[in-house]
Amino acid sequence: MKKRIFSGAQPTGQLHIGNYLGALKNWVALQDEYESFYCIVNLHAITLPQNPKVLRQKTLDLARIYLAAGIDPEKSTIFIQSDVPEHAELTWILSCIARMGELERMTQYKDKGKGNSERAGVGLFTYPVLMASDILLYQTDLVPVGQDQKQHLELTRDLAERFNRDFGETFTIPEPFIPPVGANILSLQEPTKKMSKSDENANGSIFLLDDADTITKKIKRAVTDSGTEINFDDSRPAIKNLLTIFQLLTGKSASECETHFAGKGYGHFKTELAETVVEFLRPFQDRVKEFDDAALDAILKPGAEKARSIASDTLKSVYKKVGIA
Ligand code: AQP
Repeated sequence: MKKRIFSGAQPTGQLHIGNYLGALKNWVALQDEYESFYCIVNLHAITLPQNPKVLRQKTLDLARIYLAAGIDPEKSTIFIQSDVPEHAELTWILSCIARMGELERMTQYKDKGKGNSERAGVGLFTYPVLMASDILLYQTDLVPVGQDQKQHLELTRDLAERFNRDFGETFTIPEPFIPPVGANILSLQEPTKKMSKSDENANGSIFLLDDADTITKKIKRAVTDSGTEINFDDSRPAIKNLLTIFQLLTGKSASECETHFAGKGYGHFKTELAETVVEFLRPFQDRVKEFDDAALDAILKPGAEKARSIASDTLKSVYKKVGIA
């Protein structure tokens, strides 16, 4: 029996190269070795206000992005979260064992709720419980995510262990898979914070669907550090971040990248990086256009059916354990 993977992305904003390098790239690489479930987490998206018409469109667009990135529906199950109602049902059960204190410690809630509990939505607060349900429903062994999701995954493990202790062995305890390089791609404009879909400054992110001109302009405008060397130096996060993107897209080792740019200036480096990103994204952007709505339907519908068959077994067992069924 293959071990199992679950992961997902929110259909909010536009996917950026950080989402790709921190998560999607690894989903593709792991799908041969693991039985993989890749979800479009639209229930997570509505924890912040969304335009309903745009949300539906973005949900389908994200499915196209998964496919164009190389997730193969013959190998992996791709589905929309809301097509499997067990995600919301398990969230209620787990909400009853989660503690206010542990959710209050979640940094994403603090960041996105802006420390204003009077105005922050309850959904934003309970977001990590929904994420725990997503993962635990599939008896997941491994969860490939970026660094920003590490804390939520620790909470998932705590909730699973608590449930197993109080009600008897029910959930597999999942392990995180956080890549050693690329788990925290930083904003091109503010290299102290992560590249983010919800960043108001679009120049901070390279979106997967940006055109060549836009990518080149964003990279040329990217802030740099003092000094001239192009190397992986923790005290120079801007250059390290750009070089990390170059490393992951070219498959070169860190020392090969440093040797490649030895003696070259920032101008040369940025030009080559921009060309690398544009060339990398070109075939990806062509593939995105290949999937019409009918093609998506033919993948997402059976995907949801397969996901549901596993999720409903887990939920039945949970209901029995807590005395509901
Ligand atoms: N900057 C990043 N570097 C590496 N990985 C990242 N991820 C997100 N940002 C980076 C990983 O991408 C996956 C999908 O993310 P998500 O859709 O769940 O959104 P998020 O984690 O909340 O991050 P975003 O993209 O910045 O969106 P917003 O602005 O809406 O919060 C996850 O595995 C994530 O770790």
